Amino acid sequence: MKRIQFVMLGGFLGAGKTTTMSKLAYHYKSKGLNVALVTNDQAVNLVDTNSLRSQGLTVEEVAGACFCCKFDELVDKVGALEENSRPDVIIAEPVGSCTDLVATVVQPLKDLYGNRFEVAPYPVIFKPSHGVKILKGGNESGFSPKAAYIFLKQLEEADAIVINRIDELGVSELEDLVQLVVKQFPGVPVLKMSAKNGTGIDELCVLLDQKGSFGRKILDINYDIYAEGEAELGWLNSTLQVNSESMIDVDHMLLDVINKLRKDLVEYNAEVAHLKVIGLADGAFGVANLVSNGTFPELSLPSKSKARRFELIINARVALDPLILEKIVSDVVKESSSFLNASLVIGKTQSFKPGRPVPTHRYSDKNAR
Ligand SMILES: Nc1nc2c(ncn2[C@@H]2O[C@H](COP(=O)(O)OP(=O)(O)OP(=O)(O)O)[C@@H](O)[C@H]2O)c(=O)[nH]1
Ligand SMILES: [Mg+2]
Repeated sequence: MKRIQFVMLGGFLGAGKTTTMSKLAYHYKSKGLNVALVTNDQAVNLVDTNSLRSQGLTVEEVAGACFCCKFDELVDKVGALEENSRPDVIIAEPVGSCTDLVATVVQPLKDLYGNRFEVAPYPVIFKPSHGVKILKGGNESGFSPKAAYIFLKQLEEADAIVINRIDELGVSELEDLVQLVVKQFPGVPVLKMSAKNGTGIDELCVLLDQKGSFGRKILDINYDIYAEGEAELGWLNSTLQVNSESMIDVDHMLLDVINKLRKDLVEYNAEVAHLKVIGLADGAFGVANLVSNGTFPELSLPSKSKARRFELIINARVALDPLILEKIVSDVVKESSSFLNASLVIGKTQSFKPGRPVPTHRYSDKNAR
C-alpha cells in the first residue's frame, strides 16, 4: 500500500503556518492529490480549524495539548482521516509555542508508523516581526529570554528555515535577514516565501518531496526553560454569539475587536504573539489577526458580509497573565458590541498558562531514524 506523505509545518505563533497549510493544500489538490489537515491547540475552539473548514478543506483537530503530549490522539485523528478521506498528503500544524517536535513527533512517527507514513523533511516558518529582533539579541522582541529560547530552539531543529512574509520586505532587508539566519544556523537551507500571495510555495513543495536524512535534528533542550517560556504566555480561547436587530458589518466588528485589543495590550506593555478572531455568519466567514504589537491588525480573510446573528471565536496568545487577558478581552467585546447596538451571549471561554510539556515519546540521538 502507498504510504501517506506526512508534512508537519513548524514555526512560532503567528508565523504563517495556517496560511501556508491552506496554500499547500490547494497546491496539492491542483495536482490531483487528496489532502487532509490536522490542527492543534492547547484549548478547544480553534480559529484555525474553523477557518480551514470554512475554506472547504478536510480538517481534524487535536485540542487540549500539543502533538508531542497527545501523540496517540494525533495518530488516532490521522487514522480517522485515512479511513474517511483516503488522503495522499496529510499536513499538520503544531502549536506555535511548541518545540522539540523532531524528537517527540517526527521520530516516533517514523519509527512506530513508518509503514503508513512517509514523513517529509521538517520546515520551520520564520516570523520576521519577532524573529529579526530575537536573532539580533537584546530585549527588543517584547518576549522574555525564555520565550525567545523557544523561538530559537524551533529554528535549530528545522531541516529548512522558511522566511515568510517576504511581500513585506525590501530586497536589501530580505538579503540582510537571510545573512542573519545563515550566520546563526549555518548549513541549514533557507527558503523565501510569501504564504499570503503564494511566492515560494513551489520551492517548499520541492523541499517536502525530498528523501534522505531529514527529521533527525534532535535538540539538546532544557525543559525547565522551555516550560517557563511557554508559561509566560497567556492563552485564551473564547466563543461568543453576536445578535442585533439591524445588520452588522462582520468584518468591521472583527477589525474593531482586534484594534481595541491592540490598544489595550500596548498600554499594558503586553506583547502579542498572535491575536485572531473569526466571524462565522450564515454561509460566510471572515478572519482578522494581529501578530505583534509593532505591526497592524489585518483582515486576512474578509467575509464581505453583513448579518444580524453571527458567532465570534477569539484566540489570543499574549505575554500577559491570563486573568488580565480574559478581563481585557471581555471588556473589549462588550464595548465593541454595545457600540454596534448588538447584544452578546458569551459562550465557552478558556484562559490559562500552558502547562509543562510532557511528551508521550522522546527519541534520543542514539536511536534516531
Ligand atoms: N503579509 C503577509 N502576511 C502573512 C503571510 N503569511 C501569513 N500572513 C498573515 O499572518 C497572520 C498569521 O498567519 P497564520 O497563518 O494564522 O499564522 P500561524 O503560524 O498559523 O499562527 P498560530 O496558529 O497562531 O501559531 C495572518 O494575518 C496572515 O494573513 C505572508 O506571507 N505575508
Ligand atoms: Mg495557525
